[in-house]
Amino acid sequence: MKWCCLIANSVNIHDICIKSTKTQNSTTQMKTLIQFINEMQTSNPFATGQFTRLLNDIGIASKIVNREINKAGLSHTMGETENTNVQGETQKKLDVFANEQFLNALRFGGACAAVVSEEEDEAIIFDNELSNQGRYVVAIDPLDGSSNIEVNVSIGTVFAIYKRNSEPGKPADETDILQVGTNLVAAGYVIYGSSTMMVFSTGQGVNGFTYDPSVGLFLLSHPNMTIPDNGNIYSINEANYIYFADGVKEYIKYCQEDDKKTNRPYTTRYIGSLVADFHRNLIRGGIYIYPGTTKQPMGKLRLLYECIPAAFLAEQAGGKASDGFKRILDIHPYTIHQRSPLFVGSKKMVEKAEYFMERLSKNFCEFPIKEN
Ligand code: AHM
Ligand code: MG
Repeated sequence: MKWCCLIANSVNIHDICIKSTKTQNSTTQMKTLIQFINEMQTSNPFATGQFTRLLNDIGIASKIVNREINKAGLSHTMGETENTNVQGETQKKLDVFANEQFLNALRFGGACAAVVSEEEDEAIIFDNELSNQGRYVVAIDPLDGSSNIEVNVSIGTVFAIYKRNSEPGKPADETDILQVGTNLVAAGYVIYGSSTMMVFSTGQGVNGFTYDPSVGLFLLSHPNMTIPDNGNIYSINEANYIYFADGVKEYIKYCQEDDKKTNRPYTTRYIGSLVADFHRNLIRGGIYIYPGTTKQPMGKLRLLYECIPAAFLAEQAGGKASDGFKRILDIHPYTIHQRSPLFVGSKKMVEKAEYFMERLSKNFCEFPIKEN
């Protein structure tokens, strides 16, 4: 189906109130994503409708990406391209496809003036009449965890939305793109898992919408998501153990100790897709850590389109996110593909990990280190 048809479809069918979940005893009336964001818009007398359009555009692109992921094994979209991105990683065909879908949706939506994407070396400033009126900029990892595509493991899209600083009417500039996380107006992810879900926050809690492919709609399935204060899952790539700071090593040891009172030893779960690991921990309680290492002092994950959105969602769900010492949302980005260590999840677990970092690894990583 052509992209423009999908837009047309989505506008019409999204207005329908769906009675989609029929269990033996009940019919649950579920709110669609568009109904939900329209309601948000209605409650804000200053809303221009641009934000609603923006989220809708992200939703539409994610449906196209979802369709392609679901048939990846059957089509020619699996495998690598000959290109590497600015991080030196080989791009998968689906990385490139997803990037194009989100960029197209945002370029022609009229709400977004610029995009930072993991797959693009530079920020994309949409310098056209329509986009120059856009009041928002978006940072996005179009397909996170893409090394998992071939083996049919959950992957995701992560996005962060900022209001631009410069006046609409002109192309966006650097002040719009390099904003601190506390300026975020919304962030979210789409998880392409055993079901496809969009989880996002506009700063008033976190809500999850499950995609119903039979009607082509995201439906509010997880209202007001909160992360347990404590949990017993820790997610970290332990193969890097020898390169970890002592604080991280000690925290891992703490997780593995036997102590009935605190429900230890905890359990390890590491998928290797930030979105999937984060999503599980959000629901069950847990901590995800991608720390700095002696080889990569700033870790692997990118601040603008991985750490900041995850941190925003964690905080909005009642959890916590830091680089081991300070709040992720307070870190000022100086470059678009900047990396940061990430400790995110249940509040008490992140605090415990920070305790070990503070005590044992205060000088492990001096900030800010200028590296790519
Ligand atoms: P990507 O954006 O290139 O997919 O890399 C980010 C991913 C995260 O989703 C995941 O948690 C992490 O990299 C896994 O890295 P590692 O294989 O080093 O554990
Ligand atoms: Mg990524």
